[in-house]
Amino acid sequence: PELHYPDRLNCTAALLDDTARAHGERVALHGVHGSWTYAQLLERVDRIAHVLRGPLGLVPGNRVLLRGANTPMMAAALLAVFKAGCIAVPTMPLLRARELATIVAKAEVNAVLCAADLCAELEQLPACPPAMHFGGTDTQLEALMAAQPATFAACDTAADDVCLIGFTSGTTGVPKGTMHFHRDLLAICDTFARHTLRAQPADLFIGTPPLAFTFGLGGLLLFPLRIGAASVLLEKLTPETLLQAIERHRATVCFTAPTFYRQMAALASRYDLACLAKTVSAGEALPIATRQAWQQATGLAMIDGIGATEMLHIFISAAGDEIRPGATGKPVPGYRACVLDEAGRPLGPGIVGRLAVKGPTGCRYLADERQRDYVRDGWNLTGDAYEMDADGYFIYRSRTDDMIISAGYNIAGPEVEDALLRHPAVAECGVIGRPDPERGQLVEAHVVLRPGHAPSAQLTAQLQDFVKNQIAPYKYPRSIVYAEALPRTETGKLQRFRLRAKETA
Ligand code: 3UK
Repeated sequence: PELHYPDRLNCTAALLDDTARAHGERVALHGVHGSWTYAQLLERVDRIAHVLRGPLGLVPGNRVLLRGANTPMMAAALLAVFKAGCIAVPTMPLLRARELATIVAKAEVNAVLCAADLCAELEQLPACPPAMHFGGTDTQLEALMAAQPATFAACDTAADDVCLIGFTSGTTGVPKGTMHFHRDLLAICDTFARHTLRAQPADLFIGTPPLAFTFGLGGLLLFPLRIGAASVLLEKLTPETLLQAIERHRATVCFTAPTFYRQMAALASRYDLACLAKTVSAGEALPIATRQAWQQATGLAMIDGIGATEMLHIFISAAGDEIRPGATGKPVPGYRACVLDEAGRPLGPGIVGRLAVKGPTGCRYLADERQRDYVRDGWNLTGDAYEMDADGYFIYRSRTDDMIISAGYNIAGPEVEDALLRHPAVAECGVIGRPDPERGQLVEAHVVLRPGHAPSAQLTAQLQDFVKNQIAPYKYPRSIVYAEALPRTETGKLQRFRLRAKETA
């Protein structure tokens, strides 16, 4: 698709104002404490924008750190920051003081809006602007809002003014800030959401990713608003409470990570999920075993999609008849993708290399020399090892850094994980390379068992044979470690570095 945006563009005005005027009575957001119509959302956004520009004394281009779980107020605060011409710096609810301090410093934050229940960590920071609280009884933001005018004229921003600094969850090293423009926030709606997901105004969105994670910002806020649909914003979800919420709200479009779908599939028979029409999995690789378990439990073909904070949202995916188990899909309309060798030359089908993508969104690190590693000749190198097949489908192998090299063989952990996950005793697993004097690295699986199964030497031998019968025998896990749970990020990603550390410790 050709994306044409006017030179002057404010993303909140584009996402909210027209729908609020034409269909003000339509519900935009459902929260635990009630639902907001488009008209109510617009009024709250406008009052917050006045607070930012008035009492808080901010000017366009100032950076506002936001901290809060997924609630309608958090959504309104984000939209207000964009509308006021300021730059939102959303932070994940589980971040601790030290991580927040890095973000405050790197993003040169001018003001802070923080949900009342999450302010403790921020109070420990020495050099942080005072936080204005919201979402509690008698919190400052709501008190100031009441005294502001009910309408705010959107700041006349340029389409390529920065409106968002998204921080990577940073499994290794210092978190990186990625800058995105007003037009980028619309571009993800007009590519993946419009052409792959194809959601409709009558759809009801739901899911787990935090609004502070661009997966959640897009899926649970920008996508629904772009088409005048509604979204359910809930905090502290578990697989059970998400299933309950889907059933109760009759949600139709769901966004979450593969582990969540895996756990939901095991419980799905207890719920009426006939309302669900589209389910999107992202954040890490979707094993074929999980895709099948989900399809069996719900009848739904999962929409897998790879996205990245650097790219803002999903850039390779497939839906409907285009889905091929085992492949992520094809470049989302508007994006191009290819697989490169170490020297940056394109590789043909069937060879594993480094994934490179180009499209309307892309990586702009905030003052970080790693920009040169991520973007080369306009192509974004996401750090993923991929292979293309003869039909142009992109098949995920592993993170480039996570490829296991054992006795001269390249082994992708996720392939071994997929084989293990098909065994009825296995609930979760993570496969890593452990340093080994003979083989360089040894394939090691960390396994969480399903209820009713217990670790034993016999089970280990069974699991090893089970893998050897499915994939090349040299890939089988020579070591199996049983665990109660696996280390994961707030965004559902397995922390392989922690599994590796556990081994050497
Ligand atoms: C991995 C996947 C295989 C991949 C994200 C959707 O995950 C998101 O952003 P992050 O910056 O991480 C990016 C990295 O995560 N990954 C994500 N999805 C998949 N690997 N299959 C997938 N479907 O390594 C990628 O480079 O945390 C996802 C939308 C917005 C996002 N920010």
